[in-house]
Amino acid sequence: MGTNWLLMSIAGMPKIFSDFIPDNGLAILAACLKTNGHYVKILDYNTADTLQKIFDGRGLSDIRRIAEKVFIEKRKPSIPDIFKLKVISSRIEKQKQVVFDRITDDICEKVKQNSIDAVGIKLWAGDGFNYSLLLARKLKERFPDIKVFGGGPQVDIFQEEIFKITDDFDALCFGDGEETIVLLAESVSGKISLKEIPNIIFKNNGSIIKNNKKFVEDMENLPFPEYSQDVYEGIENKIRMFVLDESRGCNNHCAFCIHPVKSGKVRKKTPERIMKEIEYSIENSRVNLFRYAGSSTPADILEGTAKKIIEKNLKIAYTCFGHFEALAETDFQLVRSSGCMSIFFGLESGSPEILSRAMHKRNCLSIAESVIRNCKKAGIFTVCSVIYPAPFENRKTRKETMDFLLKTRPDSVLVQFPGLYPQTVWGRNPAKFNFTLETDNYARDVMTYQIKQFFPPRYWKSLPYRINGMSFKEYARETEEFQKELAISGITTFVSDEAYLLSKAAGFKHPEEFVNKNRYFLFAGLAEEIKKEIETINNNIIEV
Ligand code: B12
Repeated sequence: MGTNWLLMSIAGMPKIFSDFIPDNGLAILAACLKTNGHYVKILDYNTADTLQKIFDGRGLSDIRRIAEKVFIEKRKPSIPDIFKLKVISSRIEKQKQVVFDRITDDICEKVKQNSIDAVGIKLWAGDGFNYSLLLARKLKERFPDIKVFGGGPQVDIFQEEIFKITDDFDALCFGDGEETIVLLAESVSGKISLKEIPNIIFKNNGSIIKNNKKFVEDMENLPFPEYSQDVYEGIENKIRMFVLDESRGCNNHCAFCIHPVKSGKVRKKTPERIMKEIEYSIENSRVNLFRYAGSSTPADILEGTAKKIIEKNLKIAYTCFGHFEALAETDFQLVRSSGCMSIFFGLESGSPEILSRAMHKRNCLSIAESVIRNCKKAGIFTVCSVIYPAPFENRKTRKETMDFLLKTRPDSVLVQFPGLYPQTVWGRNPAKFNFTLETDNYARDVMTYQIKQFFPPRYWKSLPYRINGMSFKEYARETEEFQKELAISGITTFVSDEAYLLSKAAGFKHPEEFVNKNRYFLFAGLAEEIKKEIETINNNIIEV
């Protein structure tokens, strides 16, 4: 007999518009459970409703005025504004707890009514993580007989460290979850023991046990993700855009990135299989917007699928990640004609020294330059990410990066300060990369770190590490200055690939306007406006 599951996700208070895209990770897990005879519902709380409940009548006129000033009029908040924001944000924090408690009650009610055997929680960074730990505790207190499992990005990054701050999960799943979740279901019905299940960490008599890692090798035969309304509750309120899991893994070993550990070497679906998934999504869910999930979509997949989309004359629009070397010979005109609207490239730096010494990145800047040129020429909105200030950064390397960006002029440049995660090359050798840890429990501090959503990074609690001797406040300011300089030179610094696609689907001429408008709605808690925007996108036929 099949077991009865709830899969749930809450990434915290909604922060960016793309939080409202359906979660393909949970949808594929649900499909695996279902095809193996189990029962499952997905509860996705990353919705405009959650936003609405959190802002419910909380003295909104002030925050609305400040949001208008910052995102619409593009003026700086004054000192009194900052004080007001502090008061408002602490009120919202309190209301957030009330809403999260209500969500817990809602889940407990569903567990009771549907005789649930197991709850799987997707764990994200930030306020969603802290809440998910509380939810697991509540579930264990109220239903000692059900099993509670965790998985997702936060487990990929922090792994067994999570068990140092919670005892409430029966197991945590890292890496690919498809085979694991089916075996977990078998363990729930007592057929096998946790010892026999790959990709999990569990506690046994107080010690933490980590089983072997196993990647899904045959992506081709994975079931289609389950987005039907009877499984994915409230899917009709999400953005009609699917994340398409076309490839996993990456053959590059960039020093800052978790992928070499998390997703291993490249595995991919064939263009034929990707096409079937696209056509199935169009027919069954009326979806024609997609984002490839792979961290570095291989050229043969990008071009091969593009040819088939054109042959079949499918009217879809999509975006993806790209790697400069891998796409050096790509026919971007073909890719654009198939509906590819935007590609996100990890440039990271325009300095050869930083690329090799700090990033262990094989980017050859002349190739990056020609790819950016060709991609833009084909009419693809070209996004580059930059990590600034990088380890070993100096005035010369800063200038090299700025000069490279001003010369190549990507359509958007997203600049971030370096994130230091355990398991990455940086995380394993921080001192070698000029990071100085300022805590004796680095993993715990970063794992539970909370951003201050209403403030720019320099107002956030300091992250517990220095870079090149700089404190958090100093490097956050450097990042901000770098962004400002790009903006003054006319380069946008806040439009991601999927935001671009959504802006077009919403009928905007200028993506910046779309992003700023939605930042304003999210900041001021204008959930009704967000709902209208989602509706517009869901009813629009995008011009490809
Ligand atoms: C596509 C994408 C999205 C999509 C879709 C969600 C998704 N699937 O993750 C959208 C646009 C919605 C999204 C949003 C966000 N994302 Co995102 N996203 C990605 C991206 C590019 C690919 C993810 C993907 O599709 N992977 C393939 C699927 C199949 O894997 P998966 O979803 O992780 O699920 C598998 C396993 O994790 C596991 N699993 C997952 N949950 C569970 C639960 C249980 C019980 C078990 C057993 C197993 C299990 O099984 C699944 C099947 O193998 C990654 C970067 C990358 N290349 O990995 C970032 C990434 C996952 N996102 C990230 C972030 C931060 C966000 C946001 C929080 C952004 C924000 N608001 O600031 C939001 C919030 C999410 C939300 N739902 O609201 C971070 C996560 C960091 C962290 N520790 O939390 C990542 C790693 C990017 C990064 N380096 O910063 N994202």
